[in-house]
Amino acid sequence: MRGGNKENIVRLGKTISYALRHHPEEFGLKLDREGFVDLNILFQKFQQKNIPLNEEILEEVMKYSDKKRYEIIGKKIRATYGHSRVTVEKEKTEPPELLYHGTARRFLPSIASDGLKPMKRQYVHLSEEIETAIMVGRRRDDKPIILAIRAKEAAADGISFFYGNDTTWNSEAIPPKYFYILDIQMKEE
Ligand code: HQG
Repeated sequence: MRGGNKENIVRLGKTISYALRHHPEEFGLKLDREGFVDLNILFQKFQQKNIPLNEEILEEVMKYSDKKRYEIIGKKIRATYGHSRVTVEKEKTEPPELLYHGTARRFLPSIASDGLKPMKRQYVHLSEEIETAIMVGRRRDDKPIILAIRAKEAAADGISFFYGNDTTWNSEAIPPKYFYILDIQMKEE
């Protein structure tokens, strides 16, 4: 990218996520019910804060991103997942048999008694692949624990699941009876 580097681009990506997931009002943005905002308005509001952003720069952000964090439909953009204060209406989807969640070992007692909760976000975040769950868990613990969630069974019992992207699923809170700890330590050795 002209005049930039990877670090700046990653930082800009975090700012965009912050605006679209948590505090759009700090940028003068108003998201629609599904969490979308007009791309040109996003560019304009960022530029008003002296943060250069246009189509070309956004392309760089998405190219350097390790995940599909944004969804662009027509001339609108939204964060694919991760929302906190911003409530986003998503369409319920039938999940696969199993989904995975990587987390810190120290959270286990609380998770085992209360279940998986969205905590500060709008939804619980789950992964289709164990590898992704390990990556997510490693943000908090070198040796994370991986939970396998019987998603189809939970959905049949009325818990809502939402498709995020190829790797990320969202759901409502999940009671302990729908998950178990995967013994992945053995495989890693
Ligand atoms: C834990 C990042 C105690 C939960 C990631 C997790 C992901 C409990 C933490 C995405 C609990 C919440 C989401 C309970 C859940 N007691 N702890 N009852 N229930 N927890 O960040 O899933 O880079 O909100 O296990 O890669 O870690 O931002 O969720 O450890 O995709 O695009 O509470 O965010 O993506 O943490 O991560 P988070 P998460 P980005």
